[in-house]
Amino acid sequence: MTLVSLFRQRGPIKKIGVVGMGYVGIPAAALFAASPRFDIVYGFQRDSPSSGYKIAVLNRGESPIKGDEPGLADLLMKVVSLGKFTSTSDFSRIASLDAVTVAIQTPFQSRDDLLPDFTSLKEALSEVGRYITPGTLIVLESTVTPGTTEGLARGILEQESGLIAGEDFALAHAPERVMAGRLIKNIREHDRIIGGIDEASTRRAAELYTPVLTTGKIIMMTARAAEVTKTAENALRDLQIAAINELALYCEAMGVNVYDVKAGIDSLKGEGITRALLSPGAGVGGHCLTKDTYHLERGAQVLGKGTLDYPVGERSLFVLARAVNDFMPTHMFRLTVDGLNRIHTGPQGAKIALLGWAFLSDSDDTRNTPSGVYRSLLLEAGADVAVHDPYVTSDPEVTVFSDLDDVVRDANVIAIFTAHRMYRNLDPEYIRSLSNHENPVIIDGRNIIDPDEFISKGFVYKGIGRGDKNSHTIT
Ligand code: SAJ
Repeated sequence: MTLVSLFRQRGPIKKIGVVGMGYVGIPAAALFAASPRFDIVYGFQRDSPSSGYKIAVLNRGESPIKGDEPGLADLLMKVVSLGKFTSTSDFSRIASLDAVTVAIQTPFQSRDDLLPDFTSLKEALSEVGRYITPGTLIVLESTVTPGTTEGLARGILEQESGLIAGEDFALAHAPERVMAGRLIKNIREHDRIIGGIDEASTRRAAELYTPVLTTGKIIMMTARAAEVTKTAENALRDLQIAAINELALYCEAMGVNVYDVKAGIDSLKGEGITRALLSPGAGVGGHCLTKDTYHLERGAQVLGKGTLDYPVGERSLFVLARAVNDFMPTHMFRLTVDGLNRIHTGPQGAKIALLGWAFLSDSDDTRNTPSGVYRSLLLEAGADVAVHDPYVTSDPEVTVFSDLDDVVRDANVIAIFTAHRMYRNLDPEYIRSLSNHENPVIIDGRNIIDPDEFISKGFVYKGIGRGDKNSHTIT
C-alpha cells in the first residue's frame, strides 16, 4: 500500500501532536487546536526538572512563556476550556495521532568544531518513533543542519518504528520562523516553507499547516532545500549585519560617520539596486543568528564533501561574518580603553556601568548576549563592572540591577550595549553628576544618544562607526 493510499484510508488530518512545549511548540499547538479543521492537539513535554512544570501550567490554560506574547494566553485558555488541547508527558498517545510536529531546540556544543548538539532532538525522535503508526506524518520544525531530516531524523524514526519513511509514514521539515513577542502573528503571517522527503510527504505537511495560515502562503520544496532555506536566511541576515559592522570599523579608522555613509548608500533606490544596509552595533546575540550559520556551514561541508567548489584557502564568507560580529564587543572594549586613556587612566580599577544585558532592545532575552563578552574583557583588565537592564530581572551569570542611578553612580565609564527605549533619553547633566567625574566616558554601542549633547557636558564620547566624533576635543 502506498503512502497516498494510507492517507486516503486514514482520511484528513484530525489528531495532532506537538513535541516540545517551548516558544515554538506552544503557539503552534495552540493554533492547531484553535482550527476547526482539527479535533484534538496533544502538547508533549518531557517531565524534566527544568521544564516538566509547563505541563500543569498549560493544562490550566496558561502560558509558561515569559514576556508579552499578544494573543497567546487567550488562545491557550480557549482551546484548553474547549478540551481541544492537552499537554502530557505520555508519548504513547502518539499512536492515535495523524500528525506529529517536533520543535526541540538544536544548540551547538562548541562553535569551533561545528558540532551541533542534537541530544534532545534525538531523544524526542526516539520517543516519537516508538509510537508512530502507518500513515502518520512527522514534521521537524527545529532549525537543523541540512541533511538532518533525510539522515539522522529518518534513521531514528525508522529504527524505532520498524516502518519505512516515504512508504509507511510521511516525513517533512517545516522550519519555524517565529520571533519572541510576535509568536502567534509570525506563524499566521510568515510564508511557511514546507519540505518533504518526497512529494506525498510535502503535500500531507501542506495539509497540516494551511489551516493555521492567514496571510502566509505555503512554499513547497524538498526537505534539504527547506533546511538550507532556514539556515541561510539567518546566515544572510548575520552577513548583512557583519557588512555594516565592518563598514563602521572602517569609518572609525578613516574619521567618517558611518551613518552619513549609510544614508548616502541608502539613497540608491530602485528595483534590485538597493543595498539594504542594516545597523552597526555592539554585537550580535540571540540563538538564531549566532548558530544557524554553523548549521549551514556544516551542511555544505558534510553533504558537499568532495564536490563543494570554493576559492582555495579562503574562509567561508558566512563564517567570517560571524567573526566580525563576534568581534564587536571586543571593539567596544577597545573604545572603552581608548576613552579612559584620553583622561590619562585605564581599565584597572575603573568602575564601568554596563547598560543593557538583553541581546535585543526592549526584551528580556539574554541568550548569547554580546554584553557578556565585554564584561569578561573588563573584569580581566581589572575593572569593576555593574550591569543594568530594565527588563532582565535575573541571570545565572551576573547580578543585573534595575536601578540605573545605582549603576551609574561613581562610574568612570557608561557603556550602552542594548538599545532599550529608556536609554534613548539619558540626561547628560544628570548622568555626569551621578558619575561624580569631571569627564566620564560614554560608549554608544547602538547609536542612540546625541554625541554633541554629551561632549558639550564634558563627556569623553566614543561611538560605533562615529569616526567623525571619536577624537573630539574634551570640554
Ligand atoms: N542586530 C544588529 N544590527 C541589526 C539587526 C540586529 O546588530 O541591524 C543584532 C541585534 O542587536 C541582536 C542580534 O543582531 O543582538 C539578533 O537580532 P535579530 O533582530 O536578528 O533577532 P533574532 O536573533 O531574534 O532573529 C530572529 C530570527 N528569526 C528566526 O530565526 C525565526 C531572524 O530570522 C529574523 O530575521 C529576526 O528574528 C527578525 O527579523 O525579527
